[in-house]
Amino acid sequence: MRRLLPSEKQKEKQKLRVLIDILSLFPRYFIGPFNESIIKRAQEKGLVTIRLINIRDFADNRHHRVDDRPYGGGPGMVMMPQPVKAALRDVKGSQSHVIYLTPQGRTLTAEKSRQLSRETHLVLLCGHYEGIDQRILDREVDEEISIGDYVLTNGCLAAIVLVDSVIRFVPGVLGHPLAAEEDSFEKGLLDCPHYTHPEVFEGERVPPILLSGNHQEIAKWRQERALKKTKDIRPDL
Ligand code: 4H6
Repeated sequence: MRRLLPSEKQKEKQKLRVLIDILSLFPRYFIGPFNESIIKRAQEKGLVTIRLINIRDFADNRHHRVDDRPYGGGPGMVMMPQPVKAALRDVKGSQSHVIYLTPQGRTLTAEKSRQLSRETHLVLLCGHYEGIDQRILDREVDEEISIGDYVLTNGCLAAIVLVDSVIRFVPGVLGHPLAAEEDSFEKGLLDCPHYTHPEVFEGERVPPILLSGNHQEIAKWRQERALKKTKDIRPDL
């Protein structure tokens, strides 16, 4: 095969595909969010492939049960290891990175999302009921991630949030190549306010500096406003 021209190499690099498998009990949860806007276009462009897998399909018992009562007693049910293991075995390959979405995980950050965008195969495991039997987690999961310090009824919404934030870092997904880097958090600051037409809305003017055409002054104003917002709302940043 002939060598690629530099411009073609660039294109090859751009076609860095990410395969995302999502294992849950509610695959239909994802249909809405993944079939709109940027995530939809990313799939159409072939930059990401998302597959939805129903863990229940892998239950080997007659009633396709996936949950059972917890050893030691207590409220709620626990996801049985067998169906989860079988579903994982079906999708896992040598390049797979398995993530369990759980309130007990390390909190998701922009930096983590960027790192995950460089993986070739992400497997997202969504917990239901009180969670999954610990023996599966110990053996099969590479990383536990939480999207924040609050509890959700199941892990599906957390998986949607993770997919969205990871996909933004996949080259070619956002229109402008540096858009993801220029966004809030990359500079450790919250975003500045934004304004569009009309110049006066219900008596309130757009800050005049934004109409001045002085790009240096505008950049300075935005920086100041971002800094003030960050100090007020998120001094921890
Ligand atoms: C694993 C273990 C993720 C998954 C327990 C998932 C919040 C996040 C879940 C549970 C999640 C997050 C089941 C415990 C419902 C509470 C699913 N909640 N839960 N912050 N829930 O990323 O009861």
